[in-house]
Amino acid sequence: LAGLRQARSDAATPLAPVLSSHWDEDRSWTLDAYHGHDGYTALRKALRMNPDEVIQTVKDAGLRGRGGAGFPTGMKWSFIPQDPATDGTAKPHYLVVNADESEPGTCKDIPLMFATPHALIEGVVIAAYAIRAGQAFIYLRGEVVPVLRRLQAAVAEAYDAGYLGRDILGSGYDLDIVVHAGAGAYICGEETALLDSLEGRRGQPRLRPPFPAVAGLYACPTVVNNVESIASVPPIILRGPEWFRGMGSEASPGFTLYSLSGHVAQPGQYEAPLGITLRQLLDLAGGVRAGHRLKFWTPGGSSTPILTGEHLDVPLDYEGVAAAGSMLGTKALQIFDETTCIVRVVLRWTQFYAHESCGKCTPCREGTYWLVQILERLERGEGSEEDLEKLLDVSDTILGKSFCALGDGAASPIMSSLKYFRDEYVAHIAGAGCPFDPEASALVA
Ligand code: L3W
Ligand code: SF4
Repeated sequence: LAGLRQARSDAATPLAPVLSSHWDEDRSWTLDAYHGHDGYTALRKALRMNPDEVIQTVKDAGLRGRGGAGFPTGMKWSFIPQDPATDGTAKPHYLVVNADESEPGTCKDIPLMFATPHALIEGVVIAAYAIRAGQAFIYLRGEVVPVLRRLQAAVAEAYDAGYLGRDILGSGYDLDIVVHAGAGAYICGEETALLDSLEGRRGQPRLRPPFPAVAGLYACPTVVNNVESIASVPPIILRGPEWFRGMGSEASPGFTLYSLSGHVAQPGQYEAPLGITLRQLLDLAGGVRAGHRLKFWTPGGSSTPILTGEHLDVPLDYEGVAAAGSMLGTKALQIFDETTCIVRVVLRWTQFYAHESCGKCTPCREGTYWLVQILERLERGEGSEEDLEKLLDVSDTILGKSFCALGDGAASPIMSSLKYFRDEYVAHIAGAGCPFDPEASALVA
């Protein structure tokens, strides 16, 4: 948990940490600690409600998915057929939590699960009850073994306390949770690849539609939600949709976790209402590292088009970032100062996408390979002006023409970096190499 930080209220920036408010407490991950802060009170309340009332409450709150796309959570839940016994399919319903956090720069779900696993488990029970599921899965990024152990221990505590299993809290509702560790493929964060992987197959995206809500795990109605989305549900149930709507904007209400990394004085997690700006977040994080200035940043991990110092006052909500030409995505703000070589960073990101491309579709499988070749040539100082057009051409062949969002994610940083820093690419060509000191930009090596 080194580097964990929470945005606290101050006069300039009124903030109210909800998800991260107890992360720094002694043994915050235990059931005892969670009980000390109204833990599982929201579940008791939800179980006294009709499942449809729970869905309506989340809809009224306007919670949007925190995994990158911002799809309305309550609406997604309402796509699930009402009752497995009477909806004509008699198929079981499933809840799957996407805990495969792997987007470069994104580091919010893993600390959340490590610090307060019961916040996720309570949300899982409420969400599963709402969609009438009797089985939930948490698909966790396999590399984070300490988080796996902590989640498994918390699930065992929840069973012992009667929050999981048969007849939960005497309500007649039954739910089991399986914590499943993935095998380290970025593509398994894509919801349908995750479902294939969970079923025991090689993780590759499926054609959508049908969306998982119609035919998901084992071809049954399935809700796939991000960790942070699910952990946001208990406070909404407990405090009500109006309280949630009191933060953020009309179209993007509530609080969220922003991950600040890179050339920033105090990297870490900052919880704030949606719509806060990078300028405000940098104030809380001590600014860009001493003696340096902002050059560019990502609003939502490396899959989202980069932004620059012109965009310091863009509201960090879904609409604000889209209006600036990018995407809020996972709210992973990677900060790069003036010592950073844009070509080197974009090459590094592209190598990542080429490595993680699942190979199912040609534009991404072939395109990411060729993008790496061209970027390496440019970085070595062996590129030409024609290579810049080739970069754009190959990116254009990937963007919107790939089978899943990984392809778009690979093309976005290239196209946006050429929009803002074409001169720097040209300098690599004209100077027959990188004009930056490799030691100074070592952070991105
Ligand atoms: C039923 C419909 N359901 C949409 C559901 C759909 C999904 C959700 C959002 O990608 C983005 C991507 C990454 N009936 C529906 C429907 N749904 N229409 O709504 O769907 P979609 O297609 O808008 O997005 P997505 O495929 O979920 C997510 C970006 O996030 N991203 C990724 C980060 C990576 C991680 C990670 O590391 N694990 O989160 C970062 O920016 O590029 O654009 O549930 O089923 N008609
Ligand atoms: Fe696989 Fe890339 Fe095609 Fe997605 S875009 S299906 S990751 S090859």
